Amino acid sequence: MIREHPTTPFTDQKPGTSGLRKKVRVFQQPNYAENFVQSVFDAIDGKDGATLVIGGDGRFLNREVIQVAIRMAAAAGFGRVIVGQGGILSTPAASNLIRIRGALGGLVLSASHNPGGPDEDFGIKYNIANGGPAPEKVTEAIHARTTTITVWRDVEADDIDLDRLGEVQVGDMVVEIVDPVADYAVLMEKLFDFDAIRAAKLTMAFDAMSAVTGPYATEILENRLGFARGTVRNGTPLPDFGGHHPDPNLVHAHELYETMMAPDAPDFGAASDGDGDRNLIIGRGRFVTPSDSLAMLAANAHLAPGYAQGLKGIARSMPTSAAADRVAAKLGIPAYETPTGWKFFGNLLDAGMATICGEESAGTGSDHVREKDGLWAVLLWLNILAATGKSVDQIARDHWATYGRNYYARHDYEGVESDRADALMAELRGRLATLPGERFGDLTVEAADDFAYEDPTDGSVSRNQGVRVLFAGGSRVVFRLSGTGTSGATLRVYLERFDAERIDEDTTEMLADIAAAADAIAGIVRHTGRDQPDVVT
Ligand code: VG1
Ligand code: CO
Repeated sequence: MIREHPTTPFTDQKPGTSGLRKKVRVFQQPNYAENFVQSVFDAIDGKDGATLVIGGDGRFLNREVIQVAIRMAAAAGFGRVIVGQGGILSTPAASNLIRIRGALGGLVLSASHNPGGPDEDFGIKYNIANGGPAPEKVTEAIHARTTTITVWRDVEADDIDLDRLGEVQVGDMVVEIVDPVADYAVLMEKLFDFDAIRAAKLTMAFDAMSAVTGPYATEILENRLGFARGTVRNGTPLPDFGGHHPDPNLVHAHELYETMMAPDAPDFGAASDGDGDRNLIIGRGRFVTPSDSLAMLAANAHLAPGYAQGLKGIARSMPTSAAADRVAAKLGIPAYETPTGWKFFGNLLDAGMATICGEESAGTGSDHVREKDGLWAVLLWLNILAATGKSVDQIARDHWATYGRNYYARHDYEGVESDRADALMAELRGRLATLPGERFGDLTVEAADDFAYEDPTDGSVSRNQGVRVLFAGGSRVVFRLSGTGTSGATLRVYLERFDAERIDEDTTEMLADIAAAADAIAGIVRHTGRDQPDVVT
């Protein structure tokens, strides 16, 4: 029996860079999660008898929203819902399940790298049949629906046991609880040479940050690849991530960093984020920036069985450094530059135009799924280390000797008042026309624009994707506002400088003049009242 629940729209349900993210307390308002899920269902066709995948990163509210979504999916006409046991599915594992089970789509419940717990963040993202985040035309339709919704529907049914594997009936729909790790681990075994990794006898530390990758990393790294017990740290997903911020960067994963910089460091260190799609890579004594990691993985991917035929193309988000473009040029394959957010890679991957994609925000992935994939990047690195017998540091140095080095850093100013952040961006946009030719210290602006992207597969255009200021000689600074935060605004300032010869310099020093130019151009201190970024990655 389908029940109809009258409701009224919320005015703040516009999906951002990666789904709808809000404070848990916002999601706990009556009808809030229900309105959004119903808006998703109303915006998509083909639900009758179709399969839907549901899972999340285990954060606070995960199980409750899954139970609600199951009852609503039954009312919407789905024939089958596949849920990860315990409500757990990493974002890449959800993407894989959608693909291999021929699902219409999936609900991924996560706020990714944002903290969790009753006072922190929750999120809902819809992925389409290719396994990837819904493209803008779908998220726009969902958002439009949230503004007009008058009713949400569910079936009358008890909560199901999310921990018991197997099938149960909810209304006319089957709910199948599956092992969240099994299919994903099989996929990884197909792509990488597990025998070679085992034989290399590398040592490793992996920080799962009390988030979703714990069970995946334990199964794959410890059980299947034979890394020592204890290789996976913080391996149990907790609803509040143990009070930590599950963002794998040098600030939030500093314990791993310290381990890797110690004299007795293991060969390889890595971490992932809340929902398992990001990766942090640190070799013994050598941190690899995500932009460099993308380039190094692309340059060496052919060493892994899944990529032995070579790459069709490399795609990166605009703020990501151009290091990967140099690899593409050398390989004689196309390089694509897309707006921030994985949803823009989906069409390129579907069309077979790109094989490997990456973002400066610690996201790397390939055409094996349609999401970025933290453990995939870890395994590709391990496969490359095993195949070459080199250390991370050697691979990095060899890479820079061949291609030159793109010194890179991102400065984040968090919790800025939205009005002030908007004023900064508006003023900056107003200056674009007159910036070319202006000098800042030794830097001369060559070009400045507001990045727009025309998707080469369907011609759709996305505007206002970040302000780029390009200096003569190949350095640049990019400014944009985050689309994943839940309070105030976060200004991201991306600094990059290329040097073909000097490959062993200090990043902060190499970027100092660009950082100064960034402030002179955008008035960061004046607008935000901050003289230091909160996070440098
Ligand atoms: C950030 C990153 C972006 C990433 C997005 C989702 O977005 O910059 O590269 O795709 O998070 O990643 P923003 O709009 O805050 O800059 V995740 O791991 O949070 O799904
Ligand atoms: Co994530």
